[in-house]
Amino acid sequence: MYAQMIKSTGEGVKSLDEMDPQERAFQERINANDKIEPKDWMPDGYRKNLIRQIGQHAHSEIVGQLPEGNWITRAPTLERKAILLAKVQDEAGHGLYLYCAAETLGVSRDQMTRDLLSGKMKYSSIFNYPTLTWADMGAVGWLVDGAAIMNQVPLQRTSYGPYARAMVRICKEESFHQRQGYDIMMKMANGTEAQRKMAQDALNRFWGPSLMMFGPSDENSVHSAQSMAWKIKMNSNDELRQKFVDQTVPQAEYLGLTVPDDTLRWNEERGHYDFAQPDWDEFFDVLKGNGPCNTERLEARNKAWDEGRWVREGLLAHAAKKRAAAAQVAAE
Ligand code: FAQ
Repeated sequence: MYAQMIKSTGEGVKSLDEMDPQERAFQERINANDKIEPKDWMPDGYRKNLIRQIGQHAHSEIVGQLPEGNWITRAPTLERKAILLAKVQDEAGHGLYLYCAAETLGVSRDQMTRDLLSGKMKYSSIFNYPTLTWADMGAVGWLVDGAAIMNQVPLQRTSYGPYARAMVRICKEESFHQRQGYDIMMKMANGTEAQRKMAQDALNRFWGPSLMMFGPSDENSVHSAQSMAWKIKMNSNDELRQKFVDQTVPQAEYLGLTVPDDTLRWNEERGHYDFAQPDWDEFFDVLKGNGPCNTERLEARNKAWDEGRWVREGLLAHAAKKRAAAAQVAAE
């Protein structure tokens, strides 16, 4: 499989001299940090790659509601329940902004949804892990939203205008999500012995999968080189993973929790933490559909789609009626 990959070393990315005049003018706009807008000319590969990345991101927001939605009815207080409910609703909103951004590239939301439901399009691997205890709501907010922000703040400067603008609002909300997760962890880590153990267990289970959110190592990343040349991605997978570890380890220490990595050390020379890579075999297995919750997640989305058919049909029939009435008034 890896033999077919274009490595992120730059192999497969055309230099300005190899481009035809249209491609070259496009690349020069990107290099000058111009925003590309929907009606502008763009290479086919740029359009396809953006649809893939934005679509996968949108699907992640939607499927990402499931592990947390699981705890809304069991939140320990009314306040926690209201906060979690608002967070899960925010994720639906993020999905909508992103589907709209992808639609400006000429793909329909229906098509993207069909591709999610059939398993053709991916969503983030992290959402194929179960949320077993209330502390997992803390770990998801702290680590998963924390990793999402690390990845998404630079995407506010991405070259495609509608994507960059969607990311501005999303990042504001993700910051609140991360803080609420850390707040749950603080309560648990400073609570009873049973609560502290629960918090440590959540960190143990979510640490590796959170590191995987940034994608495979740079040398195994298929899209990084071209995506970075087009500023669809602003940093490499390994760069962002390192930034996440550097930011998160002191936060774990403040909680009095232990990051589940015996090799974790501050490296004075590099000015970064050295850390163990996550289990990449497990990552690729989850991508193939073999994670603990892949089947359950797709079943849940398919069920929601099937059971929502009457609502969609009702809304479409209403819109058609209104259009027909307006056309009749215009004709009179
Ligand atoms: N999971 O060549 P690369 C969130 C795939 S939002 C699944 O390195 P790329 C909010 C990749 O698609 C989380 N698949 O790929 C929230 C490609 O396969 P393909 C989502 C993955 O695109 C919080 C192949 O591996 N965020 O969490 C993953 O350059 C809480 C080769 O990889 C975004 O989508 C993965 N982790 O880099 C919601 C951000 N990693 O398509 C609810 C935007 C890689 O060729 C609750 N996306 N793959 O078949 C990105 O920045 C990039 O797409 C990466 C991957 C960094 C995810």
